[in-house]
Amino acid sequence: MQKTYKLVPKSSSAMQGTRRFRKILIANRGEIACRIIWTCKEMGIRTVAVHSEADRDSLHVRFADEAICIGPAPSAQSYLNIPAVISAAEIANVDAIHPGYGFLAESSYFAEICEACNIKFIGPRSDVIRLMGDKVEARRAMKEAGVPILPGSPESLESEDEARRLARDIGYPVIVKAAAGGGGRGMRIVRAESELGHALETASNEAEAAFKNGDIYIERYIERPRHIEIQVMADEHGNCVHLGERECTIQRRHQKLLEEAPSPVLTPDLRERMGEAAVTACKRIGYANAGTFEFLLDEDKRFYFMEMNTRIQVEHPVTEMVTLADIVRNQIRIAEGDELGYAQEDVLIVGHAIECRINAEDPERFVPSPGKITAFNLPGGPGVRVDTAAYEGYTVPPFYDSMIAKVIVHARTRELAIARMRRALEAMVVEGIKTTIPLHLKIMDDANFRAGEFSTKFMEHFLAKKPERENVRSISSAR
Ligand code: MV4
Repeated sequence: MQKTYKLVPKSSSAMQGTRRFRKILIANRGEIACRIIWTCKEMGIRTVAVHSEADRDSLHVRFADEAICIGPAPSAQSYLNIPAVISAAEIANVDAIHPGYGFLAESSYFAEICEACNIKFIGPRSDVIRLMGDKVEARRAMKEAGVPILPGSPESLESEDEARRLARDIGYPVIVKAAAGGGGRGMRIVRAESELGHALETASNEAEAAFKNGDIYIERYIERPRHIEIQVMADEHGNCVHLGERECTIQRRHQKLLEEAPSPVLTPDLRERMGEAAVTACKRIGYANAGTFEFLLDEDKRFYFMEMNTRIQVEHPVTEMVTLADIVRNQIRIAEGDELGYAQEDVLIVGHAIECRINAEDPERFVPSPGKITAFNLPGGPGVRVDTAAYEGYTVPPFYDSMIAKVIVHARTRELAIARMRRALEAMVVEGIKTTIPLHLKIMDDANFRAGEFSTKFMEHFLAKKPERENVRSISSAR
């Protein structure tokens, strides 16, 4: 059950009188909190950090103009603690809250409370967040906007009978997904009718446990897809552009490992059609601020809407590198009520960018490796950007996500970007904890990766030391 809060509305002069934000609270931690603070500094906006008891020594606390402790280490009691975050915002008298990614970024409830408190939530309206959070409703909205979706259930499933009829129409394999899901939880691939009943039951139970909502739906399952997402930027006056795509196919257990822009497989024509679909959809749903449309691309390069993310994303820097946009700056100006100020034809994509996510993890076993960083050196030089909140002597706490840095490179071509990433990773030193740097170095040398030939199954093949492409070929020639 949701709690209700007694909220004291702000005197509206702070909001209506001055259009510009004087002070922003960053409801996040780690590299993204620092990333947001950097742009605020460039814009002359004061910043307020919030932090847990475990994050007193964090860089975001040091770089912000003010810092407020909002609770104990576990995020449920601090970074997800809405009353604590709102209290901090009221005490610091901020004009706006930037939620970053994760934590409260896609909580329509949090956005609604911000709206009620007259604190601008830097993101879309709460009802739009709510719409996109319901994957069944999002599919319906996309269909209405003319965005391609996979054949599937028009509503949440009511019965096994209904699912069986739909699956027969769609044709196997199908995939069962959670309406409240995303990120892979509560998903089941079903290859034959005999498996359907069990899949519906387990998917629904998993969804109920994870999201307190057991609603499920089905759609056609795409084998060996690529995950390609389109960055959109929309203002509150109906202007919208896309900033091209990010190739996010390389992931392990629904955790992205590295991303790049542009995708090695998109043609200018396909980019334009996917971008156009995303922009049309944004205008249709009244979307404002930065957003991302996730698409599946099948082996015949047909694209299908998967989900929309209503926040800034971890991988936004690759888009910033190839477009020279500052996405956080855009978000803030849009939230202040400005017009976008540029049109689609002003968006140019130059060169190639790659981002490697550096996690405090054992790269062999993928288990977290928190602890004290005893030596730390960051790469630099032409075309290298590092987004991080780590430093020598910093202790990576065990309570949060294990990502400690993002190494982003930009070069004229994909081949040069790969070479640049290799040398950047080789110059990077993180001692005292294990990291995924060695894994990324191996990926940079992988033949399939270098050829741009991979699907969401890439890491399974890579870890089994079986090249995906050869494997795909041998399977098809065996038929
Ligand atoms: C799919 C799919 C194939 N067909 N839907 C994974 C996370 C969630 N957002 C949706 N996911 C998928 N949905 C249909 N109809 C394959 C995946 C999928 C996947 C998607 C993107 C990146 C990596 C993935 C890994 C496994 C499965």
